[in-house]
Amino acid sequence: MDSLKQKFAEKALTLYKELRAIGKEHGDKVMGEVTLSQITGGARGIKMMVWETSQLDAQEGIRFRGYSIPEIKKLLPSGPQGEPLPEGLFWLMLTGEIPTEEEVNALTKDWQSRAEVPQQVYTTLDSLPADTHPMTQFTIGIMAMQSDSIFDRRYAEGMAKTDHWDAVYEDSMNLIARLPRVAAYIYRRAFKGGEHIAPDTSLDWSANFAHMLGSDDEDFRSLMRLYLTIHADHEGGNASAHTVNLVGSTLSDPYRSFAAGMNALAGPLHGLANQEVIKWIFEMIEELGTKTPTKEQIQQYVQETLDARKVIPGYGHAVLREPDPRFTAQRRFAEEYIKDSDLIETVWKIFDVVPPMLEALGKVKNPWPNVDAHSGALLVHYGFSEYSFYTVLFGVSRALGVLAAGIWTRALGMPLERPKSVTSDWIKDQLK
Ligand code: FAM
Repeated sequence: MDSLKQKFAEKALTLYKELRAIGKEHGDKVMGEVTLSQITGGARGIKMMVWETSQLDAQEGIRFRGYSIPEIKKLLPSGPQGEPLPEGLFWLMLTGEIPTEEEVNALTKDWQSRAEVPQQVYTTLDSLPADTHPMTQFTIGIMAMQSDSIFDRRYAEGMAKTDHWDAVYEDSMNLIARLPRVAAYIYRRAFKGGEHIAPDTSLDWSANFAHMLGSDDEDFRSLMRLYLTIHADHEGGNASAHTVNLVGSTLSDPYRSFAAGMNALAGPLHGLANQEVIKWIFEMIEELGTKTPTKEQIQQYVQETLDARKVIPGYGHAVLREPDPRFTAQRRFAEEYIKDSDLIETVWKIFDVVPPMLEALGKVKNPWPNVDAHSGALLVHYGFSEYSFYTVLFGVSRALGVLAAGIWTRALGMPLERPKSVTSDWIKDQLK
């Protein structure tokens, strides 16, 4: 058993026993209540699942196993320019421990050894029109690998419940290893005439992904390490994570549950917002006829968008009530690596203009930027302006968090998820 799996198995057994004992003694302890506005308002804030890998605080933002993004940047093994390696974040999310350089290097090599993508995936993708949305291709590419599921095979062979986590671990590691190749294949067939680039197994997971997309620029490799780290997890209640958890709770294998989660991520109110942001900025620049709009011009365009009853993409969040630390981390990257970019200057001017305008509406609970408000401008700077691909990048990163959490869910023996629905008549009866 590899050292990561060994370390995980020990911790999982301990927590499994702890939770069982806690459940036996305190199962009836009330942990919160449900209000009518939560039932009719998207279940905001209802506590209903265990998610070990990260927790989101409305003010502070995301913490991965208790570590903030600045702490992650400081503590995790990093690339040559100091950006964290996502392999280290996966290790941390799975074990709760900061890995050593050697442990991260071993994980990079393990993923390289698992990265071969079966030919049927490429054949399936090649059967789709090249202009099929990249997220649709991504989900189909993931499902085309499902016949390789170890969990599915071993379940059919009568695998014991206590081994479910082991099979889910193997599927998850294989899937994470393969995703960059599937994603890069989609990018190259959609935007570069199908000129594919072979993997470079001397590189880490992020740098090799950048290489297969078409860039060996050191700064872009650093951006990819940061990008794939900060998008990896955002606790369990967001739509993509919760979907993976729900589908996985039926003992649908990681390929099926992750593909389901990617369909949730493809919604414009969720992961597709990263493409919507840059599309909106490009349309604004086009309409205003300048690449350096003034704050007054931006204000006017924001007002036009709001008057058209549309949302300002990249702003607001269902949980956060302060600027997203993932936005701040990207802004710091831009300040450190990028000089004189009109587009990035525009992103920062939008940050000055939008919050007070959203606040003035009186209905927006969080007027601040989220992770998507900055990401596209960074990618455009390094020559990746095909924004319909951006959510695929988000999805490759999100695999780290939701699949790590999925291994924990199976190891803790979590049951089929089954919340209660009510009818409007039932609600009216409660109010009598
Ligand atoms: N621009 C305009 N109106 C907004 C807004 C925004 N950025 N954010 C919220 N509102 C509106 C919202 O549409 C609702 O209006 P109605 O009552 O007329 O329907 C009102 O403010 C109350 O909404 P809320 O409670 O503040 O926000 P929600 O929790 O319902 O929704 C978001 C949260 C993220 C869906 C919402 O802020 C939004 O649509 N933002 C723009 C899309 C976006 O950036 N999504 C990406 C989120 C990101 F974190 C991710 O998942 N990648």
